[in-house]
Amino acid sequence: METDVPRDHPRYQSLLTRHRIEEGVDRGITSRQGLIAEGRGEAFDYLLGEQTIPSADEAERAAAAQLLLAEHAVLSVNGNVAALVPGEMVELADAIGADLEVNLFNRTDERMRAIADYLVAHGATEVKGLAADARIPGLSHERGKVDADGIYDADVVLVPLEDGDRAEALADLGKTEIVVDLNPMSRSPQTAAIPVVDNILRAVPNVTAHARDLADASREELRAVVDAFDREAALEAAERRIRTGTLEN
Ligand code: PTJ
Repeated sequence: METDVPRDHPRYQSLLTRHRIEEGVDRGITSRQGLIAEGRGEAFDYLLGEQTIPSADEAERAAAAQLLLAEHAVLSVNGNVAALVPGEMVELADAIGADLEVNLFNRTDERMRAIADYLVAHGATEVKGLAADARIPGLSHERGKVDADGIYDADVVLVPLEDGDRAEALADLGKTEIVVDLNPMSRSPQTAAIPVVDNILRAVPNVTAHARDLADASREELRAVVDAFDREAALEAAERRIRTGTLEN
């Protein structure tokens, strides 16, 4: 299906994204609500200029440093993330030694299994989330299910395209949260220690590239990268870009 889109089409990336999300729904990976989330994301991406703005690149470097510093990092995968960047998530998990855990807003056993299988087909050796033997306090039964040796145990969690409620509940559990979301005004990036305002398609490979670049850095150097990142300034820069089209500070 992806080959139907000519590479020189001016909206190649956007059309490719739509195809992947549609295919995700057909495969039983992505929820129908995921189609709506995709449309919302696209509108913000259009206003960001469909590019990784400098503040997002800084956030992606800080995210890489924070993931490398983690005792136990977990990358959370939902139906949109699985459809859009399955191989890239596996690569990032390998680059930083993190676990992958399927964690769904609209949880069904079928979708959990389909996503885990899809990640394995893209090179994952282990996918957490199916045990569901721990709970995130403050969320309803299905939405609060996590693995005791996965997200529940993690000190750093990457939660892309997350709903605000769950992002807040995870932060309340004391996790250092890295959020990827194209809307800087949404509650999840507002809650995150490191908000990455960028398309997941660009963000994940760029975090991996930064992690490879920082692979030999000392803990002090990694800490310095995290400390130098200013979350408020990054959120403001993204909002300014969206509202005014300018990139200057
Ligand atoms: O698979 P599930 O059941 O876990 O459900 C996943 C969705 C995404 C449907 C669920 O978490 C949801 O409803 O999320 P929201 O509240 O629509 O929030 C999704 C956020 O992701 C919005 O702020 C979008 O702007 C943003 N977004 C959408 N597509 C992208 C994106 N951010 C980064 N990259 C994208 N490609």
